[in-house]
Amino acid sequence: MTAMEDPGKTFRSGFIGIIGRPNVGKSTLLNRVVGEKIAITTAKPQTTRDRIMGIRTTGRGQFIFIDTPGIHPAHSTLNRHMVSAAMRTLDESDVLLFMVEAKGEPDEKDGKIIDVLKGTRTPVFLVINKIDLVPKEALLPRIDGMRALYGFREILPLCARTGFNVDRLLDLLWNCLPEGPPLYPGDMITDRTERFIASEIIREKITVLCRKEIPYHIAVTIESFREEPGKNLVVIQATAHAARDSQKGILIGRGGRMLKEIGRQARLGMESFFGKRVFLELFVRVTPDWPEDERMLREFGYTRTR
Ligand SMILES: Nc1nc2c(ncn2[C@@H]2O[C@H](COP(=O)(O)OP(=O)(O)OP(=O)(O)O)[C@@H](O)[C@H]2O)c(=O)[nH]1
Ligand SMILES: [Mg+2]
Repeated sequence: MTAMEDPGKTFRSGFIGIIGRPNVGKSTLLNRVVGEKIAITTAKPQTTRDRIMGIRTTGRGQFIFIDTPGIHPAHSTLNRHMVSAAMRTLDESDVLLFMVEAKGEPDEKDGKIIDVLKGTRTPVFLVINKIDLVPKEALLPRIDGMRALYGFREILPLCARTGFNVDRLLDLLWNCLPEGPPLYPGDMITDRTERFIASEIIREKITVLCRKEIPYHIAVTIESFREEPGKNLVVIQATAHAARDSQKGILIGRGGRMLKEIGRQARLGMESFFGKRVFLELFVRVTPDWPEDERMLREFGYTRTR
């Protein structure tokens, strides 16, 4: 019997926006609560470029998490779209999770986000992530430093990587969600398509394998995505778009070695996500200065209004 059928038990559903500076672990937490790797994560900042919904449905509620791009000083048109995707989430959530790392002290960049939080009426939890990287004694001063800046509804240290305290987070969140039936089917885990996830897996491998600035100038599109019936096989054709000729050369690498390795790792990632064999053909093209080009950004899916 589900909670919905049990009149003694309240069912709650609502939206939980995860916001914070780049690289604090927002997408890692999204994957952790959903139990599947739907959002890509890397050690480099500005990995996530658009909002991604991750849904966890249990007997007592539906937790609809919205992962967002890290909030940062945005210079390019792409970066402005990224930050605005994060900002839109503020007023569309029932609860906000403001995530910071356990290491460090509040600074001007945190102050700017807090100023934005002051303009919303949505309850905000402070989530202090990566507690595995600091000694226990460092946590209390970190909590006190942040508490002085804003009246957080809850303050919770956790470790998104191992899942430590994530159940506690879900308990606290449940208390803040509105009563009501599930808003999405119980078996739905994301609003994103398999095509989108395939393109993101390629971008993740590019981000991990290519040197410093390259990942920020690459977008990936899926040209075709075809399941071969009865063969447990998906055939995918994808294009990595570089903003300049020189970047194309780096992406391909000497004798095509870099592109081959990106393709190999992306294929393995996709096979593990889809639970099927994948045949991936990956092309590289130059789409000059696409991060500044509104039309190309639209084409690559970065300017949706949702
Ligand atoms: N040690 C440790 N590392 C973590 C933890 N959570 C996330 N990370 C790492 O931190 C890095 C950034 O994680 P992401 O989840 O991509 O961070 P993000 O906030 O989504 O970053 P952007 O999308 O760039 O805004 C990755 O290398 C993660 O593996 C944690 O609890 N402990
Ligand atoms: Mg992210």
